[in-house]
Amino acid sequence: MLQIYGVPFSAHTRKVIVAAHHKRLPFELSQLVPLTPDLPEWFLRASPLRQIPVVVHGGRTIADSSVIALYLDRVAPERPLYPEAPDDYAKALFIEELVDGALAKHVLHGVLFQRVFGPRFLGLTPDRDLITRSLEEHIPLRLADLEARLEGDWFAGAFSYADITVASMLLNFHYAGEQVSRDTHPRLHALLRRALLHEPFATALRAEAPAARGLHDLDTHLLDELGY
Ligand SMILES: N[C@@H](CCC(=O)N[C@@H](CS)C(=O)NCC(=O)O)C(=O)O
Repeated sequence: MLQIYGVPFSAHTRKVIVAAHHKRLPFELSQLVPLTPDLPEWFLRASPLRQIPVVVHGGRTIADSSVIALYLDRVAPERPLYPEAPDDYAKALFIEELVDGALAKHVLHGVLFQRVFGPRFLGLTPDRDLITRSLEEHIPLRLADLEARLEGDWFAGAFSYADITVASMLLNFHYAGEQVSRDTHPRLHALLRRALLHEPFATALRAEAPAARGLHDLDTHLLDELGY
């Protein structure tokens, strides 16, 4: 059984939860909030950056949502997360890199942490300049790039981990009180809805929605719109 440590409304934990549903792997989610002070020793050894998710599977402890997905495709190759064709494989990996390596810090730290998690869990005052720079400079550049790279229904041929990564991050952008506009980003707007209604996401979101709403400070309009 796959053990996933994290929280369901974390963009990176959700990637792994959706991946497990996509692969139809049974899993158990154990709540682990990275901002709490007394994190267990085994977690800090596995995840020196103190980030979720971490999984435990077959006696192995593995951190990082990308590493976990590549590992899962090796140990459970049916219903792969990454495309087989070399071009699509490279495309999927690069989209994931654009999101996790560039967009993520502006959405998660620049906006969501400032508005919700910092004040809520650490009693911090939001850094308004950082929020403004994230929303006006950094995020628009990255969204424009993703918009230009989406040519069909999915980023790399069929539904893949690239789509899971993009949709998971954009859902958290909405949780932060923002939205991907249909006027400026019509393809991403449609992709987000297509992905979130796709079965592996739907299963994950039916379980996540009560927890997300229970936090009160998250903007859950997109979940409402999609009927979760
Ligand atoms: N590259 C990592 C990033 C994970 C990540 O940023 N996790 C966030 C939650 S979505 C986290 O643990 N943040 C707490 C922190 O950075 O202190 C992955 O893909 O798993």
